[in-house]
Amino acid sequence: MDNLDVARTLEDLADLLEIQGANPFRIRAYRNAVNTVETLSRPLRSMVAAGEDLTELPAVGKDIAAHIVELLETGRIGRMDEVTAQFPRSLIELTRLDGVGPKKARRLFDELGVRTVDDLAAALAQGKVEVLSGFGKKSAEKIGKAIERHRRRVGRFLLDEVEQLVAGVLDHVRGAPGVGRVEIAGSLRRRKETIGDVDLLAEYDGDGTAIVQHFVSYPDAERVEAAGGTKGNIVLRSGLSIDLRVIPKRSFGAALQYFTGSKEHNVAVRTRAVRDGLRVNEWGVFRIPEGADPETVGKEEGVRIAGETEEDVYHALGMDWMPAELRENRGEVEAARAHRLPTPVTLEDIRGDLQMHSTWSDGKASLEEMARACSERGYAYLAITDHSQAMAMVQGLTPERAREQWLEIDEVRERVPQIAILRSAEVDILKDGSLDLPDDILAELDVVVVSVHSFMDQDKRTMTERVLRAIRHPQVDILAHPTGRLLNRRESYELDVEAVLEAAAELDVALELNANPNRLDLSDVHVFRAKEMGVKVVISTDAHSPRALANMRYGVDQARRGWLTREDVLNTRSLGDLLAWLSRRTGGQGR
Ligand code: DGT
Ligand code: CA
Ligand code: CA
Ligand code: ZN
Repeated sequence: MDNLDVARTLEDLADLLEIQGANPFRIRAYRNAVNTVETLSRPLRSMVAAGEDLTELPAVGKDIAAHIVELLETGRIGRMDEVTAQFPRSLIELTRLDGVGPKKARRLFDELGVRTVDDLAAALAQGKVEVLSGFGKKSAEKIGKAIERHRRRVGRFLLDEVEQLVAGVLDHVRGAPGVGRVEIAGSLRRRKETIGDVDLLAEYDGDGTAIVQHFVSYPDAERVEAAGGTKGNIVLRSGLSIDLRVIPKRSFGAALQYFTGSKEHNVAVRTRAVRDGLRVNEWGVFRIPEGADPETVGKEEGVRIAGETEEDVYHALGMDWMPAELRENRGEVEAARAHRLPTPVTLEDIRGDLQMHSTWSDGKASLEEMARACSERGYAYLAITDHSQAMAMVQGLTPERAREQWLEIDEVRERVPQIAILRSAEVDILKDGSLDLPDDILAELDVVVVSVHSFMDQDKRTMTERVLRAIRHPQVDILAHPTGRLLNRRESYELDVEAVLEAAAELDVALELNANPNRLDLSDVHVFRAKEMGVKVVISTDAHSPRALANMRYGVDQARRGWLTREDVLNTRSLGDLLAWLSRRTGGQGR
């Protein structure tokens, strides 16, 4: 059981307590502890084994510490068993549906006996939900749609979760006797925003049984689905499924190419190869024997011309090697043949972060701590983008507090002179598309970031008009998290992204690619389109703590999937060039 399993269990407990109607402060305490556990760098298992006092961790009190110890030692939490005797754990899934929540889940259970998403779908179909007081026809429809979405996405994991879960498995496999290269393939290597399952390859010549046996002995495997001479599969407690294939050296590059995918990319590569009289599969690249039918020749028939490295495989097919992020059949096969692949932006190209929060709103660290953390990352600049006043529950900035913050920025600029701190704010786009701070404040900000946080259920026309009105405001520089989606949790609001991109290109307003792995908003497809239309993209973390600044790499990965180069990304520019762009409307006089 690793930290993520502990965090998930505590989170489930918090959700169940909320369904039960427990004291909100207690529930809050559990959620804070979940946060601590998720971001802990050391395994709790070894801390407990070493007899360390867990109450010394932030937000972990005596009760929760005891729960964690109990969980690690026995695999259960007594308190959890008490609650689940009353409310089935499957209700948690209901609370995660848009339009349900803990109170409604409780009522559906109490009044209709609904325990699972399937039960709920059945109750909806029988018209039982819409007649419950407090639900109604509209609410029932909304829940119906949420169920459809839920069914489409179940089983996919977020990139950051998968990375955490897979790190231990990789170490384990690398420790197998006699194993050579061990590589990640599949969607994880392509850095797709969500991952269905993990595909690992291990190089080994000869019978792979021992390697596979070692793999499936991974202590955190909940079950073993397959264990043969060339392939094994385990499923972790979290439900994440991991495939391992054992590959001989002569084929390793070909297998890496094949199992990296995407499937669509492979089809395009294979089609291209057949036209050249070549056959490419997970074993290598082969020249098809004269007169043979390419569809029926045996796996390793013909003359092998490549297979050991991925570079060789692409070169044998007359293509340049390409980063895995590009392999989605978006024209990369043709570009690789023509030696015209883009050079995707890298993390090292990033010079600053233009969205983050401090304790002035809902951030966890002070402005100075954020500035120092950005400086430690080697950045030349950062923008402090606390929320504006409409976000009252997180103390969004009023005009008065914005001015106060600027005084603090001036002080921190003196104490942390090695990095440029830009005055900014994440200004709410109000219901009608007007902005949540007055023009005189906006005029004094170095960079104006705007975004939608309310009335997300507007219809497409209304929402699109709202966003367009906002970005037409002459002070606006960046539209943040443009579609509002939360991966696995909330669909994007209804928005004509194409119309927004068109306007952004015309107005020279940049679109944010929010690097938070729960958002990754824009999607890779939208990023690709933004580039085609000449819209500038800013990759920002929206960090609420110094640690979250490290999420930049997820944003960069997504940008690479959208073919962005250094030139396409605004925050790869030097401070001088960025400032020049920011003053584009005032002719270089600054603000
Ligand atoms: P996922 O797991 O849904 O996040 O996505 P992938 O891309 O990792 O897909 P997966 O695990 O089914 O397969 C891994 C790779 O193996 C895939 O990207 C390409 C290759 N592959 C799997 N099945 C096929 C197939 O039927 N044809 C071809 N050409 N390639 C395949
Ligand atoms: Ca996969
Ligand atoms: Ca797979
Ligand atoms: Zn925001």
